[in-house]
Amino acid sequence: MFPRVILKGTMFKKSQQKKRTSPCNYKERFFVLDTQDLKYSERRPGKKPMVKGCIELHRIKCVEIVCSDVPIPCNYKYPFQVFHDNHYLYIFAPDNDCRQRWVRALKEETKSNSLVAKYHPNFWMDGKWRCCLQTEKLATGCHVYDPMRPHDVGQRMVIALQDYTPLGDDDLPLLKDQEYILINSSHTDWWTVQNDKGISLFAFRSNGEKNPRVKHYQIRQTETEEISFYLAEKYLFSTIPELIHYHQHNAAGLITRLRRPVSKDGGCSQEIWEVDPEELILGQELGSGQFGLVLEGRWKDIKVAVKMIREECMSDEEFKEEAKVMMKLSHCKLVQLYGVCTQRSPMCLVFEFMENGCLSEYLRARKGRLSQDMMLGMCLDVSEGMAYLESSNFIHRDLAARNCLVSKNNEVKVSDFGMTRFVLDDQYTSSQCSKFPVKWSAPEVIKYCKFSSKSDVWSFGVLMWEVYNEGRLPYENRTNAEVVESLSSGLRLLKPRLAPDSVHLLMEWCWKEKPEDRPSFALLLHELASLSDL
Ligand code: 4IP
Ligand code: ZN
Repeated sequence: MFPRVILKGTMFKKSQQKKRTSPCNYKERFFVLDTQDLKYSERRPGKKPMVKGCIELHRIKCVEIVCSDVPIPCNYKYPFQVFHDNHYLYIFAPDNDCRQRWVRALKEETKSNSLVAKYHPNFWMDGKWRCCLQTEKLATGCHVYDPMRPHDVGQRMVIALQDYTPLGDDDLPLLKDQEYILINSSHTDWWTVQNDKGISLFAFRSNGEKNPRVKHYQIRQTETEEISFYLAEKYLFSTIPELIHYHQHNAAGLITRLRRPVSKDGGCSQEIWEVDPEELILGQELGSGQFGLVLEGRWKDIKVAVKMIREECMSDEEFKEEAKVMMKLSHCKLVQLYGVCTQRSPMCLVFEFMENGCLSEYLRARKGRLSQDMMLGMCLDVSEGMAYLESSNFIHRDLAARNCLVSKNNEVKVSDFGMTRFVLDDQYTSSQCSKFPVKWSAPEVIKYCKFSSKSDVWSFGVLMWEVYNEGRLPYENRTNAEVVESLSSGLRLLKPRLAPDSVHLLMEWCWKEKPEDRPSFALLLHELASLSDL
């Protein structure tokens, strides 16, 4: 009897690290689930796929989504786990629907196996379970496993790691080990979650009141035989998602319909991205940038960097609009914009503070002392941040080592993305002028000002070159005009002495004449990650 195919598709997997010495890496694999096995293979252009692994379904003891807050180093961000034999296979799906399909199908096929009673909702990582901090990989799970649990409402559940007492009206109190529905996780510092009982509404105006306010509603259940849920008025629904869906379209007794989740990552209220000048304490000068002075500061008890914007330097009305977009960009490899203070003059921008300053200075200061791992790690960090910008369809336009910053833990983060659009000094903005970063720019940018993620990729190649030359300036002794000329005759920067061939090949790939011949950041990230596993 032939097995019947149930699902197939491309996803990423993390190596199962069956032996203590196994490397940790993420590989793109083509998965096939049939009525007997879960198989994954490597696709090779022009050749037959090569099977890399096969798990017989009867060996599977648990299949469940993974709830986690850690950044995921591959391009697919929706993890689930397959526990079989004594191994955990982590698979990353491209979106939530796809993940739900796989989890549901796998649960269905394994429901009569001998399953675990409890499982670990979070990852095993760095020698411990992130959910319960146990240090034995095969330790019993910390959460009840329900093989039938319908996760198919498109919801993602998260579990509180500790109690939390709200600081403000729009914070939700959390209880350790309690489950919450994840509503928005696009921000690395704060998430919007919902408990199973309540909904908090933030309304700008209601019944003629001018001031915005928060109102809490309880989701109640009817006491009839067939349980239904309702909010303020008795509009009954058989599930909570149906109730939410209905009230997204109808106020029906609430002060407003549910428009969008309230979160500090802004978008819905000026107050949310506007920094109150009273809360901002300015300190010593850190340096000066394109827009004016940069100062150290404190905001709500966190150390921040404050960019004071000189009026004649920035088109600030346009910037204010864009700041809302930029605040939503949030990734551990991007320097976070916390907010904008428009109520003081000059206007200032409040950013995450980065202890170790800009990457180009950092490299120069450590000349001769940088290991291969460190240099590759820096390129990997930047490619991660850029892969995120690329996936958000956001173009940096001025990627270079001087526009990356280094954190206290020596992580490199991308900064100043998109900012050149607001520079008023035309010495910066026209490719003919002295301050334009010609040496980092792709040919199509120099010729036609055609920016794209692929022109960012070109700049990234130059940034890798800077890293492997320990902060040297590219084309040191040449003028912009000479650089343009040598590029058009096909010449490129030379291989840095410290760069291995594999890294130099990536640089050259970034410097292909035609943008479409260059790799995407997703691909670069993948390539760099596989070099770092060697
Ligand atoms: C391999 O790393 C691959 O990631 C394997 O995945 C993985 O096997 C191996 O883990 C890991 O050592 P290299 O490619 O660098 O050799 P794949 O088989 O998909 O290529 P798993 O078991 O995860 O399939 P260990 O733990 O088997 O060594
Ligand atoms: Zn656990």
